Amino acid sequence: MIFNPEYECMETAVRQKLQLANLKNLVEMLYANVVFYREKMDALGVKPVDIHSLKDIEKLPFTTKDDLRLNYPHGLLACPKDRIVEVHMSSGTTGKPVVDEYTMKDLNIWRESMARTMAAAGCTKDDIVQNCYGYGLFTGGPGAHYGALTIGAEVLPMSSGNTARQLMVMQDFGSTMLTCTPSYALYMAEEAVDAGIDLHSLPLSKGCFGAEPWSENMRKEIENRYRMKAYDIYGLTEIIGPGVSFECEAQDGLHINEDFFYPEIIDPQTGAILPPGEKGELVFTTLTKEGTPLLRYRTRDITYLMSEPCRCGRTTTRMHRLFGRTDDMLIIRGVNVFPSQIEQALIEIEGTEPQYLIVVNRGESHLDDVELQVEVKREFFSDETRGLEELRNRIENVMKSKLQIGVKVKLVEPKTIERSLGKAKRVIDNRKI
Ligand code: DLL
Repeated sequence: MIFNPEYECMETAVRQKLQLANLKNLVEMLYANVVFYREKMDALGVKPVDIHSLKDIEKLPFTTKDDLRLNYPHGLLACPKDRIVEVHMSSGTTGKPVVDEYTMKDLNIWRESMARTMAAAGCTKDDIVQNCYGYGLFTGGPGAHYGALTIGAEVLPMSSGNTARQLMVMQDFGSTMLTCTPSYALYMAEEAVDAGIDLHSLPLSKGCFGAEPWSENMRKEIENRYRMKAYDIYGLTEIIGPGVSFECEAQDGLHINEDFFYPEIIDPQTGAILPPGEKGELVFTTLTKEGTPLLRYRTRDITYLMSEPCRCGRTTTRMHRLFGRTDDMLIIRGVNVFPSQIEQALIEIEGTEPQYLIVVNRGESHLDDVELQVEVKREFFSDETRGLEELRNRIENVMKSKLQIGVKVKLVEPKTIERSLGKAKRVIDNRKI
Protein backbone atom coordinates (compact mmCIF):
# COMPACT_ATOMS: atom_id res chain seq x y z
CA MET A 1 0.00 0.00 0.00
CA ILE A 2 1.22 3.52 -0.78
CA PHE A 3 0.75 5.58 2.39
CA ASN A 4 1.09 9.02 0.81
CA PRO A 5 0.68 8.85 -2.99
CA GLU A 6 0.79 12.63 -3.31
CA TYR A 7 4.41 12.72 -2.23
CA GLU A 8 5.60 9.19 -2.99
CA CYS A 9 4.35 9.26 -6.59
CA MET A 10 4.98 12.94 -7.24
CA GLU A 11 6.27 13.93 -10.66
CA THR A 12 10.03 14.23 -10.47
CA ALA A 13 10.13 17.84 -11.68
CA VAL A 14 7.59 18.88 -9.03
CA ARG A 15 9.53 17.07 -6.32
CA GLN A 16 12.76 18.73 -7.41
CA LYS A 17 11.14 22.15 -7.16
CA LEU A 18 10.05 21.35 -3.63
CA GLN A 19 13.48 19.99 -2.75
CA LEU A 20 15.17 23.14 -4.03
CA ALA A 21 12.87 25.44 -2.07
CA ASN A 22 13.52 23.41 1.08
CA LEU A 23 17.27 23.29 0.46
CA LYS A 24 17.39 27.08 0.15
CA ASN A 25 15.45 27.50 3.41
CA LEU A 26 17.66 24.99 5.15
CA VAL A 27 20.91 26.63 4.08
CA GLU A 28 19.66 30.05 5.11
CA MET A 29 18.52 28.74 8.47
CA LEU A 30 21.78 26.87 9.15
CA TYR A 31 23.89 29.86 8.12
CA ALA A 32 21.95 32.09 10.49
CA ASN A 33 21.63 29.69 13.45
CA VAL A 34 24.56 27.25 13.56
CA VAL A 35 28.07 28.66 14.02
CA PHE A 36 29.61 25.37 12.83
CA TYR A 37 27.89 25.63 9.42
CA ARG A 38 28.45 29.39 9.07
CA GLU A 39 32.19 28.88 9.62
CA LYS A 40 32.34 25.94 7.23
CA MET A 41 30.48 27.85 4.52
CA ASP A 42 32.59 30.97 5.03
CA ALA A 43 35.75 28.84 4.71
CA LEU A 44 34.46 27.59 1.34
CA GLY A 45 33.38 31.08 0.29
CA VAL A 46 29.74 30.07 -0.18
CA LYS A 47 26.69 32.04 0.98
CA PRO A 48 23.00 31.01 1.08
CA VAL A 49 22.32 33.22 -1.96
CA ASP A 50 24.68 31.03 -4.02
CA ILE A 51 22.18 28.15 -4.05
CA HIS A 52 20.15 28.52 -7.27
CA SER A 53 19.65 24.89 -8.30
CA LEU A 54 19.83 21.43 -6.73
CA LYS A 55 23.15 20.97 -8.48
CA ASP A 56 24.54 23.82 -6.37
CA ILE A 57 24.46 21.44 -3.41
CA GLU A 58 27.98 20.49 -4.44
CA LYS A 59 29.16 23.93 -3.30
CA LEU A 60 28.09 23.12 0.26
CA PRO A 61 30.32 21.55 2.92
CA PHE A 62 30.11 17.91 3.98
CA THR A 63 29.34 16.90 7.56
CA THR A 64 31.11 13.89 9.09
CA LYS A 65 30.63 11.71 12.15
CA ASP A 66 33.69 13.44 13.64
CA ASP A 67 31.99 16.82 13.26
CA LEU A 68 29.05 15.44 15.26
CA ARG A 69 31.34 14.06 17.93
CA LEU A 70 33.26 17.34 18.28
CA ASN A 71 29.98 19.26 18.61
CA TYR A 72 28.50 16.86 21.18
CA PRO A 73 25.97 17.30 22.73
CA HIS A 74 24.23 20.47 21.47
CA GLY A 75 26.70 22.17 19.10
CA LEU A 76 24.63 21.49 15.98
CA LEU A 77 21.30 22.50 17.42
CA ALA A 78 19.57 24.78 14.90
CA CYS A 79 16.55 25.92 16.93
CA PRO A 80 15.88 27.14 20.49
CA LYS A 81 16.50 24.31 22.96
CA ASP A 82 12.97 24.51 24.39
CA ARG A 83 11.52 23.34 21.06
CA ILE A 84 13.22 19.93 21.43
CA VAL A 85 10.82 17.19 22.53
CA GLU A 86 12.84 13.96 22.12
CA VAL A 87 16.45 12.84 21.82
CA HIS A 88 18.08 9.69 20.42
CA MET A 89 21.70 8.58 20.23
CA SER A 90 23.97 5.90 18.87
CA SER A 91 27.63 5.05 19.39
CA GLY A 92 30.26 7.40 18.07
CA THR A 93 33.76 6.41 17.03
CA THR A 94 35.54 7.16 20.28
CA GLY A 95 33.17 7.28 23.15
CA LYS A 96 30.86 10.20 22.49
CA PRO A 97 27.60 9.15 20.86
CA VAL A 98 26.02 10.90 17.87
CA VAL A 99 22.85 12.72 18.80
CA ASP A 100 19.59 13.51 17.04
CA GLU A 101 17.42 16.12 18.77
CA TYR A 102 13.84 16.25 17.46
CA THR A 103 11.30 19.05 17.48
CA MET A 104 7.62 18.11 17.16
CA LYS A 105 7.88 18.77 13.42
CA ASP A 106 10.88 16.41 13.22
CA LEU A 107 8.89 13.71 15.02
CA ASN A 108 6.10 14.20 12.48
CA ILE A 109 8.62 13.74 9.63
CA TRP A 110 9.77 10.53 11.32
CA ARG A 111 6.18 9.31 11.83
CA GLU A 112 5.36 9.96 8.20
CA SER A 113 8.60 8.30 6.99
CA MET A 114 8.01 5.19 9.07
CA ALA A 115 4.33 5.02 8.11
CA ARG A 116 5.35 5.03 4.43
CA THR A 117 7.99 2.38 5.24
CA MET A 118 5.66 0.02 7.04
CA ALA A 119 2.72 0.57 4.67
CA ALA A 120 5.02 -0.43 1.79
CA ALA A 121 5.51 -3.75 3.59
CA GLY A 122 1.73 -4.17 3.74
CA CYS A 123 0.97 -2.77 7.21
CA THR A 124 -2.61 -1.51 7.62
CA LYS A 125 -4.73 -0.45 10.59
CA ASP A 126 -5.79 -4.07 10.99
CA ASP A 127 -2.27 -5.26 11.76
CA ILE A 128 -0.82 -6.24 15.12
CA VAL A 129 2.81 -5.20 15.06
CA GLN A 130 5.21 -7.04 17.34
CA ASN A 131 7.99 -4.48 17.66
CA CYS A 132 11.18 -6.15 18.92
CA TYR A 133 13.59 -3.37 18.02
CA GLY A 134 15.18 -1.97 21.18
CA TYR A 135 13.35 0.89 22.89
CA GLY A 136 15.40 3.60 24.59
CA LEU A 137 18.07 5.84 23.08
CA PHE A 138 18.24 3.54 20.03
CA THR A 139 15.92 4.74 17.25
CA GLY A 140 14.68 1.29 16.14
CA GLY A 141 11.96 0.69 18.76
CA PRO A 142 10.44 4.20 18.81
CA GLY A 143 10.69 4.54 14.99
CA ALA A 144 8.65 1.41 14.26
CA HIS A 145 6.29 2.31 17.12
CA TYR A 146 5.53 5.73 15.62
CA GLY A 147 5.11 4.24 12.16
CA ALA A 148 2.59 1.66 13.34
CA LEU A 149 0.61 4.23 15.35
CA THR A 150 0.49 6.63 12.40
CA ILE A 151 -1.02 3.88 10.26
CA GLY A 152 -3.42 3.06 13.08
CA ALA A 153 -2.15 -0.48 13.63
CA GLU A 154 -1.92 -2.04 17.09
CA VAL A 155 1.60 -2.12 18.55
CA LEU A 156 3.08 -4.62 20.95
CA PRO A 157 6.07 -2.62 22.28
CA MET A 158 8.19 -5.65 23.16
CA SER A 159 11.70 -4.18 22.77
CA SER A 160 14.49 -6.69 22.14
CA GLY A 161 15.35 -9.81 24.12
CA ASN A 162 13.38 -12.15 26.41
CA THR A 163 12.68 -14.53 23.55
CA ALA A 164 10.43 -16.89 25.51
CA ARG A 165 8.10 -13.97 26.25
CA GLN A 166 8.29 -12.78 22.62
CA LEU A 167 7.13 -16.21 21.45
CA MET A 168 4.37 -16.38 24.03
CA VAL A 169 3.01 -12.95 23.02
CA MET A 170 3.37 -13.78 19.33
CA GLN A 171 1.06 -16.77 19.82
CA ASP A 172 -1.37 -15.33 22.36
CA PHE A 173 -1.88 -11.93 20.72
CA GLY A 174 -1.77 -13.11 17.13
CA SER A 175 0.95 -10.74 15.86
CA THR A 176 0.63 -10.23 12.12
CA MET A 177 3.78 -8.18 11.56
CA LEU A 178 7.29 -8.40 13.00
CA THR A 179 9.83 -5.59 13.31
CA CYS A 180 13.35 -6.42 14.51
CA THR A 181 16.90 -6.97 13.30
CA PRO A 182 17.13 -9.82 10.75
CA SER A 183 19.50 -11.79 12.96
CA TYR A 184 17.07 -11.59 15.88
CA ALA A 185 14.23 -12.77 13.63
CA LEU A 186 16.26 -15.88 12.79
CA TYR A 187 17.25 -16.40 16.40
CA MET A 188 13.60 -16.29 17.47
CA ALA A 189 12.69 -18.75 14.73
CA GLU A 190 15.28 -21.23 16.06
CA GLU A 191 13.99 -20.81 19.59
CA ALA A 192 10.47 -21.40 18.32
CA VAL A 193 11.54 -24.72 16.83
CA ASP A 194 13.14 -25.74 20.15
CA ALA A 195 9.95 -24.77 21.97
CA GLY A 196 7.87 -26.88 19.59
CA ILE A 197 6.05 -23.85 18.13
CA ASP A 198 4.87 -24.14 14.53
CA LEU A 199 5.50 -20.66 13.13
CA HIS A 200 3.60 -21.51 9.94
CA SER A 201 0.41 -21.88 11.92
CA LEU A 202 0.66 -18.28 13.25
CA PRO A 203 -0.91 -15.25 11.50
CA LEU A 204 2.46 -13.45 10.98
CA SER A 205 2.60 -12.43 7.32
CA LYS A 206 5.24 -9.70 6.97
CA GLY A 207 8.15 -7.97 8.66
CA CYS A 208 10.43 -4.94 8.36
CA PHE A 209 14.05 -5.80 9.05
CA GLY A 210 17.13 -3.61 9.18
CA ALA A 211 19.69 -1.84 11.37
CA GLU A 212 22.41 -4.30 10.30
CA PRO A 213 23.71 -5.88 7.09
CA TRP A 214 21.79 -8.89 5.79
CA SER A 215 21.64 -10.82 2.55
CA GLU A 216 19.18 -12.34 0.09
CA ASN A 217 19.92 -15.71 1.71
CA MET A 218 18.91 -14.41 5.12
CA ARG A 219 15.76 -12.97 3.57
CA LYS A 220 14.83 -16.36 2.10
CA GLU A 221 15.55 -18.06 5.41
CA ILE A 222 13.31 -15.63 7.34
CA GLU A 223 10.57 -15.88 4.70
CA ASN A 224 10.62 -19.68 4.78
CA ARG A 225 10.81 -20.07 8.52
CA TYR A 226 7.94 -17.70 9.27
CA ARG A 227 6.15 -18.06 5.94
CA MET A 228 6.09 -14.26 5.64
CA LYS A 229 7.36 -11.49 3.37
CA ALA A 230 10.55 -9.89 4.69
CA TYR A 231 11.35 -6.26 3.75
CA ASP A 232 14.61 -4.37 4.09
CA ILE A 233 14.44 -0.99 5.84
CA TYR A 234 17.28 1.46 6.26
CA GLY A 235 18.08 4.48 8.35
CA LEU A 236 20.51 6.05 10.74
CA THR A 237 20.22 8.04 13.94
CA GLU A 238 21.90 11.15 12.55
CA ILE A 239 19.34 11.53 9.75
CA ILE A 240 16.13 10.52 11.60
CA GLY A 241 16.46 6.82 12.59
CA PRO A 242 14.75 4.06 10.56
CA GLY A 243 12.54 5.36 7.73
CA VAL A 244 15.18 6.96 5.52
CA SER A 245 14.51 4.32 2.85
CA PHE A 246 12.47 1.13 2.47
CA GLU A 247 11.58 -1.70 0.12
CA CYS A 248 8.21 -1.93 -1.62
CA GLU A 249 6.56 -5.10 -2.92
CA ALA A 250 8.89 -5.06 -5.97
CA GLN A 251 11.86 -5.57 -3.57
CA ASP A 252 14.15 -4.02 -6.12
CA GLY A 253 16.06 -1.41 -4.14
CA LEU A 254 14.96 0.81 -1.27
CA HIS A 255 12.80 3.91 -1.96
CA ILE A 256 14.31 6.98 -0.35
CA ASN A 257 11.94 9.42 1.35
CA GLU A 258 13.67 12.07 -0.71
CA ASP A 259 11.25 14.90 -0.05
CA PHE A 260 12.83 14.80 3.45
CA PHE A 261 16.28 13.27 2.89
CA TYR A 262 18.15 14.39 -0.24
CA PRO A 263 20.55 11.65 -1.38
CA GLU A 264 23.88 11.89 -3.19
CA ILE A 265 26.53 9.29 -3.94
CA ILE A 266 30.10 10.52 -3.78
CA ASP A 267 33.53 9.12 -4.44
CA PRO A 268 34.74 8.62 -0.83
CA GLN A 269 38.28 9.64 -1.79
CA THR A 270 37.65 12.81 -3.79
CA GLY A 271 34.17 13.83 -2.64
CA ALA A 272 33.03 14.15 -6.29
CA ILE A 273 29.34 13.39 -6.97
CA LEU A 274 28.79 10.13 -8.88
CA PRO A 275 25.90 9.44 -11.31
CA PRO A 276 23.08 6.91 -10.66
CA GLY A 277 24.33 3.33 -11.01
CA GLU A 278 27.82 4.12 -9.72
CA LYS A 279 28.77 2.74 -6.36
CA GLY A 280 30.12 5.11 -3.72
CA GLU A 281 29.44 6.65 -0.33
CA LEU A 282 25.87 7.62 0.48
CA VAL A 283 25.37 11.23 1.60
CA PHE A 284 22.16 12.80 2.93
CA THR A 285 20.93 16.35 3.47
CA THR A 286 17.91 16.60 5.77
CA LEU A 287 15.81 19.09 3.82
CA THR A 288 13.06 19.78 6.32
CA LYS A 289 14.35 19.04 9.83
CA GLU A 290 14.48 21.72 12.53
CA GLY A 291 16.32 20.32 15.57
CA THR A 292 19.61 18.99 14.24
CA PRO A 293 19.41 19.23 10.45
CA LEU A 294 22.52 18.13 8.57
CA LEU A 295 24.08 19.28 5.32
CA ARG A 296 25.60 16.58 3.12
CA TYR A 297 26.12 14.05 5.92
CA ARG A 298 28.60 11.33 4.94
CA THR A 299 27.00 8.08 6.12
CA ARG A 300 30.03 5.89 5.25
CA ASP A 301 27.52 3.39 3.85
CA ILE A 302 28.28 2.12 0.35
CA THR A 303 25.57 1.76 -2.30
CA TYR A 304 24.39 3.21 -5.61
CA LEU A 305 21.26 5.15 -6.58
CA MET A 306 18.62 3.84 -9.00
CA SER A 307 16.60 6.42 -10.90
CA GLU A 308 14.59 4.13 -13.24
CA PRO A 309 10.84 4.00 -12.50
CA CYS A 310 9.70 1.27 -10.11
CA ARG A 311 6.76 -0.94 -10.97
CA CYS A 312 5.08 -0.09 -7.65
CA GLY A 313 4.25 3.40 -8.97
CA ARG A 314 6.42 5.34 -6.52
CA THR A 315 8.64 7.87 -8.29
CA THR A 316 11.24 8.27 -5.57
CA THR A 317 14.90 7.47 -6.16
CA ARG A 318 15.92 4.08 -4.85
CA MET A 319 19.19 2.90 -3.31
CA HIS A 320 20.54 -0.62 -3.72
CA ARG A 321 20.71 -2.59 -0.48
CA LEU A 322 24.00 -1.71 1.24
CA PHE A 323 27.26 -3.24 0.03
CA GLY A 324 29.25 -2.36 3.15
CA ARG A 325 30.91 0.63 4.76
CA THR A 326 33.92 2.82 4.10
CA ASP A 327 35.04 2.55 7.74
CA ASP A 328 35.62 -0.27 10.21
CA MET A 329 32.30 0.04 12.08
CA LEU A 330 30.95 -3.35 13.10
CA ILE A 331 27.27 -3.92 13.78
CA ILE A 332 26.92 -6.50 16.53
CA ARG A 333 23.41 -7.54 17.48
CA GLY A 334 22.25 -4.27 15.93
CA VAL A 335 24.65 -2.18 18.06
CA ASN A 336 27.26 -0.07 16.26
CA VAL A 337 30.75 -0.83 17.56
CA PHE A 338 34.03 0.73 16.48
CA PRO A 339 37.31 -1.08 17.20
CA SER A 340 38.65 2.29 18.38
CA GLN A 341 36.08 2.29 21.23
CA ILE A 342 37.45 -1.05 22.42
CA GLU A 343 41.00 0.24 22.19
CA GLN A 344 40.09 3.38 24.13
CA ALA A 345 38.51 1.30 26.90
CA LEU A 346 41.49 -1.06 27.12
CA ILE A 347 43.97 1.79 27.51
CA GLU A 348 42.17 2.74 30.70
CA ILE A 349 42.45 -0.76 32.20
CA GLU A 350 45.61 -1.34 34.26
CA GLY A 351 47.48 -4.54 33.35
CA THR A 352 46.51 -4.79 29.67
CA GLU A 353 48.79 -4.22 26.69
CA PRO A 354 47.44 -2.19 23.75
CA GLN A 355 47.27 -5.33 21.65
CA TYR A 356 43.91 -6.91 20.98
CA LEU A 357 41.94 -8.87 18.43
CA ILE A 358 38.18 -8.88 17.98
CA VAL A 359 36.76 -12.15 16.65
CA VAL A 360 33.10 -12.03 15.59
CA ASN A 361 31.16 -15.22 14.93
CA ARG A 362 27.56 -15.94 14.05
CA GLY A 363 26.79 -19.36 15.42
CA GLU A 364 23.98 -21.83 14.99
CA SER A 365 21.73 -19.52 17.00
CA HIS A 366 22.05 -16.73 14.34
CA LEU A 367 23.16 -14.25 17.00
CA ASP A 368 26.55 -12.58 16.96
CA ASP A 369 29.20 -13.61 19.50
CA VAL A 370 32.25 -11.51 20.15
CA GLU A 371 35.50 -12.80 21.56
CA LEU A 372 37.99 -10.14 22.55
CA GLN A 373 41.54 -11.43 22.83
CA VAL A 374 43.68 -9.12 24.94
CA GLU A 375 47.34 -9.35 25.72
CA VAL A 376 48.10 -8.84 29.40
CA LYS A 377 51.35 -8.12 31.21
CA ARG A 378 53.51 -11.20 31.74
CA GLU A 379 53.37 -10.98 35.56
CA PHE A 380 49.67 -11.90 35.47
CA PHE A 381 50.55 -15.29 34.06
CA SER A 382 53.12 -16.07 36.79
CA ASP A 383 50.58 -14.94 39.40
CA GLU A 384 47.76 -17.07 40.80
CA THR A 385 44.92 -17.59 38.37
CA ARG A 386 42.67 -15.48 40.58
CA GLY A 387 44.40 -12.31 39.34
CA LEU A 388 43.74 -13.30 35.75
CA GLU A 389 40.13 -14.15 36.52
CA GLU A 390 39.60 -10.76 38.18
CA LEU A 391 41.17 -8.91 35.28
CA ARG A 392 39.03 -10.82 32.79
CA ASN A 393 35.86 -9.94 34.71
CA ARG A 394 36.91 -6.30 34.94
CA ILE A 395 37.47 -6.06 31.19
CA GLU A 396 34.15 -7.78 30.45
CA ASN A 397 32.33 -5.34 32.74
CA VAL A 398 34.01 -2.29 31.23
CA MET A 399 33.18 -3.51 27.70
CA LYS A 400 29.57 -4.18 28.65
CA SER A 401 29.14 -0.66 30.01
CA LYS A 402 31.02 1.10 27.20
CA LEU A 403 29.72 -0.88 24.23
CA GLN A 404 26.30 -2.04 25.47
CA ILE A 405 27.00 -5.56 24.29
CA GLY A 406 28.39 -8.60 26.10
CA VAL A 407 31.89 -9.59 25.01
CA LYS A 408 33.73 -12.79 25.93
CA VAL A 409 37.27 -11.86 26.95
CA LYS A 410 40.21 -14.20 26.46
CA LEU A 411 43.46 -13.08 28.08
CA VAL A 412 46.60 -14.08 26.23
CA GLU A 413 50.32 -13.75 26.94
CA PRO A 414 52.33 -10.86 25.50
CA LYS A 415 53.32 -11.21 21.85
CA THR A 416 50.67 -13.89 21.13
CA ILE A 417 48.56 -11.73 18.83
CA GLU A 418 50.00 -11.64 15.35
CA ARG A 419 51.72 -8.34 14.54
CA SER A 420 51.17 -6.70 11.22
CA LEU A 421 53.79 -4.75 9.30
CA GLY A 422 51.14 -2.53 7.76
CA LYS A 423 47.72 -1.61 9.14
CA ALA A 424 47.10 -3.63 12.30
CA LYS A 425 44.43 -6.28 11.80
CA ARG A 426 42.10 -5.79 14.73
CA VAL A 427 39.01 -7.63 13.56
CA ILE A 428 38.34 -11.12 12.27
CA ASP A 429 34.73 -11.21 11.15
CA ASN A 430 33.73 -14.82 10.53
CA ARG A 431 30.03 -14.05 10.01
CA LYS A 432 28.80 -15.30 6.69
CA ILE A 433 25.93 -12.92 6.17
O1 DLL B 1 20.22 1.23 12.92
C1 DLL B 1 18.39 2.75 12.48
C2 DLL B 1 17.54 1.59 12.12
C3 DLL B 1 16.76 0.98 13.08
C4 DLL B 1 17.47 1.16 10.79
C5 DLL B 1 15.89 -0.08 12.75
C6 DLL B 1 16.62 0.12 10.42
C7 DLL B 1 15.85 -0.50 11.40
P1 DLL B 1 22.01 3.45 13.83
O2 DLL B 1 22.09 2.66 15.08
O3 DLL B 1 22.43 4.89 13.86
O4 DLL B 1 20.56 3.48 13.26
O5 DLL B 1 22.88 2.68 12.73
C8 DLL B 1 22.93 3.16 11.41
O6 DLL B 1 23.26 0.90 10.60
O7 DLL B 1 24.63 3.67 8.81
C9 DLL B 1 24.12 1.29 8.42
O8 DLL B 1 25.52 1.09 8.42
C10 DLL B 1 23.43 0.26 9.34
N1 DLL B 1 22.12 -0.14 8.79
C11 DLL B 1 20.91 0.38 9.08
N2 DLL B 1 19.95 -0.25 8.34
C12 DLL B 1 20.59 -1.16 7.56
C13 DLL B 1 20.17 -2.11 6.58
C14 DLL B 1 19.81 2.38 12.91
N3 DLL B 1 18.88 -2.25 6.25
C15 DLL B 1 23.78 2.23 10.56
N4 DLL B 1 21.12 -2.86 5.99
C16 DLL B 1 23.75 2.61 9.10
C17 DLL B 1 22.43 -2.74 6.31
C18 DLL B 1 21.98 -1.09 7.85
N5 DLL B 1 22.88 -1.88 7.25
